[in-house]
Amino acid sequence: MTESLTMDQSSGSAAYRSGVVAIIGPPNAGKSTLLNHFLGQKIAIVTPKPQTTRNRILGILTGEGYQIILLDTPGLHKPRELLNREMVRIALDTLAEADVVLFLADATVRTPERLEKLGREFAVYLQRVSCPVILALNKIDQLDKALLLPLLDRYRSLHPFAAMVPVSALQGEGTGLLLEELVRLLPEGPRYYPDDIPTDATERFIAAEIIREKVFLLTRDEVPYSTAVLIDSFQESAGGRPVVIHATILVEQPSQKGIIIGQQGRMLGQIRKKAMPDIEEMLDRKVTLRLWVKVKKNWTSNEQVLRDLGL
Ligand SMILES: Nc1nc2c(ncn2[C@@H]2O[C@H](COP(=O)(O)OP(=O)(O)OP(=O)(O)O)[C@@H](O)[C@H]2O)c(=O)[nH]1
Ligand SMILES: [Mg+2]
Repeated sequence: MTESLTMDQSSGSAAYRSGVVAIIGPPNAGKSTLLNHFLGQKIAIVTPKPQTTRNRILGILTGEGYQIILLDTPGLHKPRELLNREMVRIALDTLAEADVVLFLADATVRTPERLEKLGREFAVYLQRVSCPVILALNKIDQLDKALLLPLLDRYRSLHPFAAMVPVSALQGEGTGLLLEELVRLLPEGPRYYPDDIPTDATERFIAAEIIREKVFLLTRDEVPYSTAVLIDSFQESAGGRPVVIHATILVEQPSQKGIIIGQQGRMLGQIRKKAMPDIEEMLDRKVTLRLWVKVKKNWTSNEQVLRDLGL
């Protein structure tokens, strides 16, 4: 890596590198887990369900001689609703901004049919990408190591990757090497952001995401996918008093409202109980959280609602 670094004439030290790394890949590959791992804190929500992330989430990783602007994106999938089309558009739009594309794939997905399908998807998604693409093969903590080399060979035949790095975003294995590869491929450039800011996401946005994460974790079938969270008010008060947050959970059907509220309000109570400590940790303040549930028919196809959700 050091040979490729040039000298910055003003300081006489190695040139500063910076740029945008777009993390893209199929749903559930571990993109948000990797973002959080690199940042050393939880910015993006993570659940075992696919299509968790809906927005582009920007993380800033500043290190010795480099600054990486990491863009976590919604998983690439075949969209049906307007919501899903917007999610895929957001992911694909980041490709145009990227200096390096980090394609994250799940190493435990390895049947010939699914690899074949992934190969076809690479061809579609990466055809217009002119910057280097690194493949990170994630979840190797769950993979028999003997299977890794044949799998890497298979991936090598799918696309001319600039590098291929097996990692575990969950346990941190291989991520140091991945970071080195990313920095090596970044252009020379300035530090765009102060080095103590991890994200440009607002506290309101992250609070809404934390509530949505709990809905994803606590409900099933179509319910999480019919749910969105809007922050109605976010009031900070002086004197160490709690931040008062009012939020509405949108659903598409009255039956889903019943599920989110639960018998005697038990489900809503659970969502609130699980979301509150995470929001308090993020804000480093006590929080009073009040939740409402509202039916908004077909909000997943409603442009205005999608704009309100930052899509
Ligand atoms: N065993 C293992 N699990 C992982 C690893 N990385 C992520 N996961 C799990 O995979 C699931 C999906 O992780 P996410 O980070 O939400 O995946 P994503 O790619 O952001 O998913 P979408 O936002 O839905 O596109 C979660 O249950 C994670 O805990 C890993 O390295 N090893
Ligand atoms: Mg995600």
